[in-house]
Amino acid sequence: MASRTDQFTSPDYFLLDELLTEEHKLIRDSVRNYVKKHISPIIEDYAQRAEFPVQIVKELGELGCFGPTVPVEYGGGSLDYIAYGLMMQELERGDSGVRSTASVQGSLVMFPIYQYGSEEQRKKYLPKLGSGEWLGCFGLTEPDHGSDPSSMISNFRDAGDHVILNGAKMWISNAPFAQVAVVWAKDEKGEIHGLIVEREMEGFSTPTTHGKWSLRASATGELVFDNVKVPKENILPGVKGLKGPLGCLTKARYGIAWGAIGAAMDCYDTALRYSKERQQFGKPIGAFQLQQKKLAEMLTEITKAQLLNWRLGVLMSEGRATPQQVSMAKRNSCEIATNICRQARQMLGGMGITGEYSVMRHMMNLESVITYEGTHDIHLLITGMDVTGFNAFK
Ligand code: TGC
Ligand code: FAD
Repeated sequence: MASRTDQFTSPDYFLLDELLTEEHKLIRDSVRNYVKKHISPIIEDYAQRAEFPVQIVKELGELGCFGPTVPVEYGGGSLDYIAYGLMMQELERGDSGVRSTASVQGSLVMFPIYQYGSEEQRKKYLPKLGSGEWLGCFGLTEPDHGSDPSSMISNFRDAGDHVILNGAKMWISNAPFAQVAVVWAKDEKGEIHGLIVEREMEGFSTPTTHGKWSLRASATGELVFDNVKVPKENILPGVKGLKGPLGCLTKARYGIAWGAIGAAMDCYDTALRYSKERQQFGKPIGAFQLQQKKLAEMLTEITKAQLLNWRLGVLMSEGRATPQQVSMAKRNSCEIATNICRQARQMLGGMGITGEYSVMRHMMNLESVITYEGTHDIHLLITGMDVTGFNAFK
């Protein structure tokens, strides 16, 4: 397939750019330009071939997309959460799998090493991860424990200066290419800890997951631990219990709230342009009320979500956002983005199912995005519990 020109124009119906600083806009525009130049021309082909464009790891590192809120001295960008959100929005405008790579590296690998790691762990891993020299992955989900990670069975036992790790993780983004994995497993007392597992460790393997119809340009795999000897200095000392991995998920879910809107913005923009160009019954399809209704509703939902994300970003930067607010935003963005992509796909008629346009790829990708980092149901139950005080999970 020939490489394509990216004609994206960002919808900003309520002049939200005025809420951003000059630095925010510079960062947003540099990621947008990168996506236009280096992602949009190639991503459809990679997705069609179900291949991970491995070169983006270094590129995203150079662009500062890995761990933007982590301090500079540890390989991050010392930026605020609006800057981080804008980066995720722009990356996912290109492809959810590209944003996934950055979410996992920054929020699920660098963040726990920074937040819960020892000084030695921070110095050893964070600069390499921040620059994209190394890729990381995050192992929480298991074959029999997805929404309910507290029931995980992956475990380790004390063996002197090291521990012996056994178990398996499933559905792990970046796994087939990762040099390091942050893995959550139970000790002999049944308490959950984070361990940094390196690719070379004997008994550790990362089989690739094949046959996905979604997130095809992102590499997904398993993590298999067969009596892996992990040095004790690789255990994250600063946290135990499920709040360790869930704390990382709060950061990553925040990035998804922005990212999914990026995919929706791309689909809206594509459908708007198509509606002005495509003629049927002697006029552009955009002149028909039914198509205008779709576009008007898409833009309304995008604008509401942009405002919600911006406010959440302010609260995150001030350290006042709750995990429950993050759940609401992640859920809302995924829902409206999924609907918008479906509407856009219909507006493109037959062309909407082809790789000539990005909408079908976004639509398929969002089926993963609405599932991972907590399913749509789980986030609804988190809000339900927050407002009623009743736990409807169990
Ligand atoms: P529960 O008893 O509610 O909580 C256990 C402890 O954790 C604390 N906590 C949180 N802390 C920080 N952030 C959050 N979001 C938190 N949610 C809960 C909580 O206060 C408690 O602390 P403490 O001190 O009392 O111990 O736990 P539960 O077992 O009842 O489970 C609750 C539930 C269902 C909401 C949770 O387990 C959940 O969120 N399940 C969904 C699992 C999930 O999201 N998995 C994602 C896997 S990673 C992934 O998908 C990456 S995709 C990456 C990509 O490619 O972009
Ligand atoms: P299940 O938990 O089995 O859920 C099945 C259905 O039951 C869902 O509809 C769910 O909403 C519903 N359900 C479950 N519990 C309840 C309840 N209490 N009340 C009502 N309904 C309920 N995980 C990682 O650890 N690291 C990764 O990097 C990672 N990357 C991923 C990449 C992709 C492409 C995908 C698809 C998944 C990834 N995941 C990753 C796993 C993801 O987080 C899980 O798929 C997700 O948490 C759901 O778990 P599950 O698939 O086991 O579904």
